[in-house]
Amino acid sequence: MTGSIILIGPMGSGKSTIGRLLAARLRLPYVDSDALIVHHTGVDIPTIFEIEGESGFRERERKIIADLSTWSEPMVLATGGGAILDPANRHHLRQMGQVIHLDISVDEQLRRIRHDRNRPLLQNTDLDCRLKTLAEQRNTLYRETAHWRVVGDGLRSDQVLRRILRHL
Ligand code: SKM
Repeated sequence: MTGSIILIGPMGSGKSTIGRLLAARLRLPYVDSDALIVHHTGVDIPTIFEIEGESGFRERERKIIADLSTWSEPMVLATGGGAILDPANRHHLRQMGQVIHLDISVDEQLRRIRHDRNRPLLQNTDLDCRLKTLAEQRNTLYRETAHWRVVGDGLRSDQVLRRILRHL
């Protein structure tokens, strides 16, 4: 373990917001794997999905996470919602430090991301049904990958942050 803190969880669980707050509090660099992919490609995530498909995006995500896992300095890393789908990512993330699952219910997710157009996996679908399917496919993987979890339903970011800090 390099002592990093890694946040995993579904879209809308607050990984980026909490990650930034946590990094500032712990005086660690904040890294966001989605943002790195956008930075490297120069286009947004929906465009990457359009041009390369989900598999192209996953390949980029796998490379970024493998690369981050070789850094010797600790960081706070916010991952993409589907990063845990790949076994190599799950292995690398656990090697890097403490993996925290930011868990939220589908209802809470719906409230938070209903109007977000920057999420290609949620476009043109029945959002409620799509989120339930993703949760069914992924919840076990989040739980198996994380060292521990925080349930964020009904909590503000500062409250989630306090729970994490108490646990570290
Ligand atoms: O990584 C991005 C991308 O839109 C895919 C994704 C997912 O599979 O849940 C979540 C986002 O963070």
